[in-house]
Amino acid sequence: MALAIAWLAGALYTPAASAEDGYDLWLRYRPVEGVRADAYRMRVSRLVAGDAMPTQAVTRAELLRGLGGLLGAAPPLSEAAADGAVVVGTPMSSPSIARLGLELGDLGRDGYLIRSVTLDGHAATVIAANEDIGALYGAFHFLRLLQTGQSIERLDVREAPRVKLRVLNHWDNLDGHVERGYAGASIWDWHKLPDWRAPRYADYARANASIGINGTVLNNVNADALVLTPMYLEKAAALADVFRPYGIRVYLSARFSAPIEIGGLETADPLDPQVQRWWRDKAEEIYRTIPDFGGFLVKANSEGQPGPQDYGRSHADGANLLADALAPHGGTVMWRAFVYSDEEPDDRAKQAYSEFVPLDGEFRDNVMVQVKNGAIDFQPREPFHPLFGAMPDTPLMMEFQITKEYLGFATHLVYLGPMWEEVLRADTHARGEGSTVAKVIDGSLHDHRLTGMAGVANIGSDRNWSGSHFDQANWYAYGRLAWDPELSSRSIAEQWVRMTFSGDDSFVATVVDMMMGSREAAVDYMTPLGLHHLMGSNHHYGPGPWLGGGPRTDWTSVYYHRATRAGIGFDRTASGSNAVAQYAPPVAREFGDLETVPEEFLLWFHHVPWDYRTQSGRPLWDELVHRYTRGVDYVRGMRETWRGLAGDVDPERHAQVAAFLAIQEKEAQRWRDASIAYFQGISGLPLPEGYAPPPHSLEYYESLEFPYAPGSGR
Ligand code: GCV
Repeated sequence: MALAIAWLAGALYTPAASAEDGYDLWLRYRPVEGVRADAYRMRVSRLVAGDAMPTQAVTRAELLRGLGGLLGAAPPLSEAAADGAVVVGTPMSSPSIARLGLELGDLGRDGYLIRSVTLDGHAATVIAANEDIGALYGAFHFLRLLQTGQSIERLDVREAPRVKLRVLNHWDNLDGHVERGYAGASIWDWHKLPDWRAPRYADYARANASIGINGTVLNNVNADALVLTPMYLEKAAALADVFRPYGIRVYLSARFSAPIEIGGLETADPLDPQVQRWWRDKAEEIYRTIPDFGGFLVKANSEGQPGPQDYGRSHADGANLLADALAPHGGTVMWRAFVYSDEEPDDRAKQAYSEFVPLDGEFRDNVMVQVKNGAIDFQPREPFHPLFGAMPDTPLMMEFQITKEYLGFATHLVYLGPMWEEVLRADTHARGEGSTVAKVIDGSLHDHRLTGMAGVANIGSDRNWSGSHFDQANWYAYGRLAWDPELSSRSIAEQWVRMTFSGDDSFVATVVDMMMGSREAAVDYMTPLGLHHLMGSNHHYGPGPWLGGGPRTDWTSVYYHRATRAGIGFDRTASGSNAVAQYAPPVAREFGDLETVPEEFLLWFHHVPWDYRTQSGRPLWDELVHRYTRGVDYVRGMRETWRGLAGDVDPERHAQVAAFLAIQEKEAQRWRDASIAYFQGISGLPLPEGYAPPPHSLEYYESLEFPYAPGSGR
């Protein structure tokens, strides 16, 4: 009987030999070879795992699939421990685990323990948790140990996430277009839902669960109220059904004016009793349809979206309206701090702080304010947002952008882990030294239990999910950092490379090094030394430092770089917009003083002359040219490196990465040349010796148009 089960499991879970098209992400489970494989087989001789509940069933299926792929055949299922048994479950679901009396108390709902134990006299491995979902996370961790070639001999792993809500934000419109999406159309086939549940939805959930993501906002923050109508709620419910076993809750972006648009009311004023009733009824309807609905994400009074300020009310009034409707059902409101009003502020970087800090403490307990990592908009480099640390009485969520709106779309190899790590490790000084952004986010700094991180998804209908093989690393890194904001981006990259490509140590070291420098290279060829917001208008593709005019200056490039014959940079010190004053005094002093400002933020905070002496000893103009050029050189280097790895990667993926790197080099070169041509026209300075002049005139670069660049807002 046991043999028959083993055979059946093996037959079912042996992966099909297929070309590597990236669909399997980091869950490829290709066979481990050599002595390592023998050692693993000794320790994984059978699997003791229940399937009475849906989460248990998917846990067991994943282990059979994963171990089957990694070890050549799935271990037989068994009821009892034996030498080499892997025993998975909770004290409730597994009598063996209950007998062990493990200390699971501090692991919470999502945590797990993986330990080598002696069970009924047998050497076994337990993956134990308080809840089934914790066991699923533990199973993925166990598989990851094998995927990354680690020993499973004497295991004692305890893990619990540091952040409670680890959420993807899809900027997917109901018509299938993804705002800032570079991986094809939306993966949600709204038209065929709820009846057709594409198999891809379960794979999406598996991938997310494997990195601990436990929530997904299905629709764009520029929301269509239709998503709250019964027809769409049925569709969202079908997705929620698919995701539920994987511990993923569905959330929706709510349009603030929905009571007018789909409710027939004349107002959406948050203090109007009819409006309040409408949202309460809507919440009840939603929870009848999706019992574990997560809550609402809201973009209000920003970029033309409706909001409470339309009625003279505050963001807190707006957030609390929805929070009160959701509270009886346990739902959460994620209220975005990415705001800019119709009136132009003196400095857009200051606006969120100015609007939100006075509201600290006024939000209901089930509201989180979701703050982008920087105060402008997902630029290649921004100092951390001054709101972090400045609202002690409000839980603040981090919003990272996984999709690379301002970082070269899908074709630029830019690993975002180092950028996120830089922000999370930044010290807000809100409660003295060591008050890092990570501690704001995980709630430890201000003692919040409701904590969260959001990542704007880079997932689409492309076969490889993210539009490029290397962009999968950004999805992966986001999930890992949401689980533990203090992980190192290098170690995350290392795991990812081993699982996604190959475990060969020298290959891994080469690729990880390449990835780790890739974000700095993008900063160099796009916006060095603290420059920002210089991309092409609307689509944000390619350079546009010359952009001026239009309806408001803070949508232009010239507003941000402020270059004149005399100098360049945005003065945000006391002599300028004084945005530095929004930071805690030690940070304000550091950023505000030319002697101490980190050079990477020089032109973010200061306006300096072109001959300002930089740390290298070069005058600013020369340093800019140097950095633009260095960025392009780095990309050229990545191409070389990748070419040298042709024998180590399957031909399909190797070829696509190589082709994309060629595109990146071309575009990086254009960024450099166009930027130099433009700024040279302003500075009037000659190029430093040894640096090639741009091959075209400024007029040429300005004349380039990209009318169908993907991902634009509509
Ligand atoms: C969803 C930027 C993007 C917009 C996006 C907005 C936001 O402005 O360009 O596409 O809208 O941020 O985060 O709300």
